[in-house]
Amino acid sequence: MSFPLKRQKKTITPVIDPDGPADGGRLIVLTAPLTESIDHAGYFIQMAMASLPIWMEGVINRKYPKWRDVEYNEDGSARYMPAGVRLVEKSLLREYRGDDVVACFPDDLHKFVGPRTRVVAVSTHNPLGVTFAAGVYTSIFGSSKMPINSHYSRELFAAIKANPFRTNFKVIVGGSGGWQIIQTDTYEELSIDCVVEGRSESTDTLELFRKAIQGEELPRRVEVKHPLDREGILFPDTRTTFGVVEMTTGCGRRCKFCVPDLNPQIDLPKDKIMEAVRANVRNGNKQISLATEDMFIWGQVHTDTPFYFPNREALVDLYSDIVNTPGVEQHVLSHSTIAPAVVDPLLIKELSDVLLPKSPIHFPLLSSHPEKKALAPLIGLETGSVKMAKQIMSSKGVPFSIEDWPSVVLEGLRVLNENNWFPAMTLIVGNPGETDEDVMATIDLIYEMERRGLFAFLIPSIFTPLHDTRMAKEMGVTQTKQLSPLQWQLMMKCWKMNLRPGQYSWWGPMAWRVGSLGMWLYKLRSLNGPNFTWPLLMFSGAISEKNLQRMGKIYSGRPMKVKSRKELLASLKPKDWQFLRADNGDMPVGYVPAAQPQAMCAEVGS
Ligand code: B12
Ligand code: SF4
Repeated sequence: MSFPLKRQKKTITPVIDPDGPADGGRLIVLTAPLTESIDHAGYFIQMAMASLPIWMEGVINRKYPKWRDVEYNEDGSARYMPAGVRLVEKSLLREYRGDDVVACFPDDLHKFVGPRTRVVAVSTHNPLGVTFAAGVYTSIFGSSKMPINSHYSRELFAAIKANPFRTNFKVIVGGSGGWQIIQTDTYEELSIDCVVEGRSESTDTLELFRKAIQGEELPRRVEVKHPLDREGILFPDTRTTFGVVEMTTGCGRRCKFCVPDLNPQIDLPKDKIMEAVRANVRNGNKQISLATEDMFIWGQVHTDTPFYFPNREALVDLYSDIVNTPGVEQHVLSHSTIAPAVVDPLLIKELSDVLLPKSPIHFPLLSSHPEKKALAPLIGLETGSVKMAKQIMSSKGVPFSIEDWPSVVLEGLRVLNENNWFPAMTLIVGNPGETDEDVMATIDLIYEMERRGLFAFLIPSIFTPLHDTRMAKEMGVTQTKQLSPLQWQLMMKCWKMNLRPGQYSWWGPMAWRVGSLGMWLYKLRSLNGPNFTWPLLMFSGAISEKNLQRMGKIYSGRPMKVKSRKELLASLKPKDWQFLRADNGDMPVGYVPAAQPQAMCAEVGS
């Protein structure tokens, strides 16, 4: 099957007919920023565009000259859109006719917005770049703080604002980044009538569209309810960006800074997931990614076993069926937690056997796979300080005590690395109340990873109080100039570790070049303040770490006392032993195998 391709040249401005499209346009037009819709080159391109400032767009253009190539349906609508747009579309199609609703790329709005249009609905992931990890790199890298993705999001809103029929329709924005509009009060500037927080499946969302179509005034902000059970969640039956299909909602570990954890913990039915996978393939997608906060809870939500003891059989069965679906050539993991790797190393091994052949990620110097393939889920490390971890994420490592968090991270990473999983791990720098001692504990952990030859791609970001979370009102660091020498050391050490040769072929060395001494002399010195100087010298390699330590310019790190897996298992409450799998070994003394294995996959997801 082949689909029409068209290159969208940034320089070409479409000729807009002042009378609008010949058919009067669609009643409801859905869209999303181009940079959030592209289904090109894997996840990293979107993550890079969320973090790099617009003046560095040339780096992306050079690396991915075809990133603006998008695919179309026969009628000019978008062949793929982010999963959020697809679900808004699906939700609306419960009430409106197919030819009333369309999802299109931003450059094609003029083809669908006309005198008949009453709603333009935009889904956004991160429109203003004020979320964690995204804002921090743009401010480190230069004077223009606008990330590439924000630039394109703003372009989209400007196009909507300038549309000749703007007074006829309402602009409704939703998606995980909608809160950024609310917090920055950019309604007028971006010409937005209403921001919806919550899911499109809600009847309140449909009610809002009804009002908009009748031309009624809309409230600025609407909060709609999240479905409480599996049946309430819809699935895409068309193609989604990166083949994203939801696997779970919510998480259950209750980290205080987390937004998705506020949603109910639901694992979605396997048959619906598989239908959505097949729909993607039917529409030309070759890649699939199951969206989740923690892939390991799937199959273990509301069973007799606590969710943090993964259901090995169910997970292996689900992922096997996905990667073995005819037409699925690539599969990418999204998010997970690390404690399950300590709980059930054989699960990781079995998943590796299933998933590695279809992984598009290669780490030639790290992977022991014959084709050097690797898996790279996103995992939260956040802090190496037990004191800080207790404060902000006391259940992050369950079933293990948060006192053992550094050991859980190191042991988990060992198991993952042994099975060719090299996760991207996020760290939060500048948590409210973070002391030098806390930062030193995190640096200790990073040095320990290095000593043990463990690899994760470490992504430090500055604490951002996220809307609605239990830390929403807390203040952290607001400018990179406020970072202490230790906080800078932590950030630059993470990046230095990431650049160990060969891990990333393009953006690693690129980041190195940007962070080099020349840049520092040119602008970073004044931008980031004097505390940045020695850590940057460490990062650039101009002076060796040993010498900088000897000179007292950077912190040298303390050796850590780490628990082995056996010791970690022995520290579990005896009532939890029944959920351990003896075939992993390291069982606590006195462990008696359970008579029945855990819930089997046959009971899950149907
Ligand atoms: C897959 C994913 C990605 C993928 C692909 C994204 C894509 N374009 O498709 C990749 C890896 C590229 C990615 C990147 C990033 N992501 Co992301 N991502 C996710 C993940 C796991 C799933 C998103 C998804 O598709 N969910 C399924 C769909 C159906 O849900 P949804 O989009 O929320 O849509 C529902 C509602 O929001 C609503 N809705 C959506 N749109 C609209 C529109 C209207 C008008 C209405 C009424 C309703 C509505 O209805 C839908 C359901 O019916 C989420 C976590 C999660 N579970 O949501 C994180 C998440 C959204 N990402 C997050 C972050 C931080 C990022 C990055 C900034 C990370 C980084 N530093 O690089 C970048 C930003 C990328 C960018 N382009 O700017 C955060 C968002 C934080 C925030 N904005 O406040 C989340 C919540 C993860 C987390 N645990 O913190 N991400
Ligand atoms: S483990 Fe991750 S998804 Fe779960 S609550 Fe903590 S931060 Fe949120």
